[in-house]
Order: sequence, then C-alpha cells, then structure tokens
Amino acid sequence: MTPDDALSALPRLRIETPSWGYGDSGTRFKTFAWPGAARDVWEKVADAAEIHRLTGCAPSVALHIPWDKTDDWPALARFAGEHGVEIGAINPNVFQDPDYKLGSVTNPDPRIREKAVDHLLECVGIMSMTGSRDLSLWFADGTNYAGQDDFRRRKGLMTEALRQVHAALPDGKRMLVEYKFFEPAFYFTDLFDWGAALVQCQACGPKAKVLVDLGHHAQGTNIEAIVAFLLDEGRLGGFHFNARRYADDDLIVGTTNPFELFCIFVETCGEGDIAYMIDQSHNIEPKMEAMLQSVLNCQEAFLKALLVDREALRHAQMTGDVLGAHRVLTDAFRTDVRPLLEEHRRRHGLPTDPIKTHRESGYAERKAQERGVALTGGGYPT
Ligand code: PSV
Ligand code: MN
Repeated sequence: MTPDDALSALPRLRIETPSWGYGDSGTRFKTFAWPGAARDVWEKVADAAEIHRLTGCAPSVALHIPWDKTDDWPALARFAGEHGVEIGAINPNVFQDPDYKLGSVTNPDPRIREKAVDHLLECVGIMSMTGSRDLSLWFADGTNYAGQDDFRRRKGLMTEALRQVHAALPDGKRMLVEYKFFEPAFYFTDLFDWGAALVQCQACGPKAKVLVDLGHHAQGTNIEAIVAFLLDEGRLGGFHFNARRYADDDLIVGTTNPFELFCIFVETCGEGDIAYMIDQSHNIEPKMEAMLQSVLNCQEAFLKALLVDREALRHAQMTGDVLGAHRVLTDAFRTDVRPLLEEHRRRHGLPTDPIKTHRESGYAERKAQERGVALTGGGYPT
C-alpha cells in the first residue's frame, strides 16, 4: 500500500482498552497502590475516554463482571457516551468465587456448573443494557494432576455450557472463546489451545468465535499462523494484546517482540471483524501512560503492516524468492512511520505527540490529587 492509502486505511484500527488496566493490580506477590488509579467503573471509563481523546483509536472500554458491577447499566452507558467512548466487551468472571476451586462450567458438581452458566447468562443480559456486541469468555477451568478428572467428560461439559450461552445470544451479538494453555491450572486447561477453542466454537454455532491472547501460548508458538488459520475459517473474533517474555505477564504490547506484533497485523489488517483489545494490568508503570504506550505500539505496528507491498510479496512468493519475500516484510517493518503518524494525527485534529501531551496535561497529577492512593479499584486480590 502507498503511504497515502495507508493513511486512509489507518482509522480502521480500533483498539479496546480494559477497565481492569485502570485500577490497581499486581502480581501474586504484591500489589503496589498507584496514586490516582481508578477506584470504580466510572473512573475507569473516564480514564479510557482520556486515552481515546489522546489517540483517537481507542473508542471502547471492556468491562469485567462483577469487578465493574453497577446497579444502573443504562446510566453507565450514557456516561460513557458523554465522555466519547462506548462500553465494549463484557467479561464474565467465573474464576474468583470460592465455589470455583474445582472449576466453573466443567466442575464435577452440577450445582456449581449451573451457578457458572447463570452468571454467563446474566452477562448476556448486561450486554443488552450496555449496548455491547461481544461476550468475552475465559475459563480458569482445568486440572493440576494426571488422573484428577476425565478429559472427555469435561470437554462435553464445556460444550454444553457454551451452547447454552450461544442460544441466549440475541442477533448481532457474539461470544468470544479465549484459550490459555496454563494457569491457574498447571496440568491441563479445558480450552488449552486454538484447536480446542475452535472445536468448541464449531459445536456452538456462527456467533461463537475464537479469541487469541498473545500471552497464552508456549514459547516459540507461531501466533501469526494461528491468526491466519482462524481468519481463513471465519472464526477469529478477538485478539488480546500484551507482551510476555516468559509467560502471561501483562507487560506492554510491542515491548518484547515488535516484529511478532507486526507479523500478526500483516495477517489481520485487511480482513475480518476482529475485536482488538489490550489485556494488560500494570504493576509498576504509570497506569495511563502504560495504556497510552500500548495503544500507540499497536497503531505503529498496524501502520507498518499496511505499508507491506502485497503485490511484490505475492510475486516473490510465487517465484520462490525466499529472501526477497522476507525482505518485503522487513522493508515495511523497518520504515520509520513516525512522520506518517504525525500527519495522520494532524489530519484528524489529534495531539501529534500523545505521550508528551498527556505528560504536559497534568491529568495524572490531577487524578492523584482527586482520587488519592486507594488500592481498591482493581479486580485482583490485594
Ligand atoms: C486470563 O489470563 C485473561 O487473559 C482473560 O482474558 C481474563 O479475562 C483477563 O486475563 C483478566 O483477568
Ligand atoms: Mn486475555
């Protein structure tokens, strides 16, 4: 694509930010309170709106239930609208209640399975009130030891639960099924990879799509190939961005392996209805600046992917020019797109240097004054 065409296509990129990235969060060792971190869902939405104001490409915020529960969903949706953003994916939580020690929808106890499905259906109800399109499903279900439970029985229980949710989804809504090969279960997880998630989605119906989270793969997994396969099957529904050097660790996307991020966008940028979302919750970084950096890293990688000379790539591929084809990609990857991004921001009335503008705006300092040090806003245990 020419730089001009790439600039016209750039506004296609919309990245959702997660409410849980604005509250306090930590590791299992310590949560450090961040001065000014959002304390409730209203403050999280306001922070998400500020990120959108600065970037112009983060127009929605994902919620996690019950962390973000409110008794007036329409008021929250209105509040979001007044701040220039929408409520995005609804993420049920079937992993923190003590009942879920042995799993949620694949728990051996039918009473607990029913409780989990009820919560998922409650979240489908919330989607209607917030105007959300996607229900984003991740299960901590799994086992720790060989023999602990029966793989095939659990597979059937997962299908049964997902089908109930699929049947309850109104037209135009989707369910995104996220896989993860470890944690908190360490021997087996019920949705251990994209194949398991895809099979479950196919068993449910067309509203079920796979969600790929960058941090949920073994070292060395070729994630861009997974993305290509799922797109080809019409089943790639969403993508969670983060960076992980060792395992799922919530670091800022693009900081560990920017080339991988670029290669993923090379596969997705032309196609599909993919919900791109940041799934990070920062521990020692300034909350707002970390989120801003994450969105900007995605935008930069996306723009580079748009610049790939597809015709030259195809020609090199078809003529067996192995390194020529590779160089078509690296040429685009190596392009300094900062001047183009500045031009894009000028055209759209956005700050040309969003991080500088954020730093100079005093937003973080003002919020620190107003909100203080709370250690209450996150969903994770403190
Ligand atoms: C699980 O590790 C996950 O990636 C899921 O998307 C959750 O909803 C999210 O993190 C927040 O815990
Ligand atoms: Mn995720």
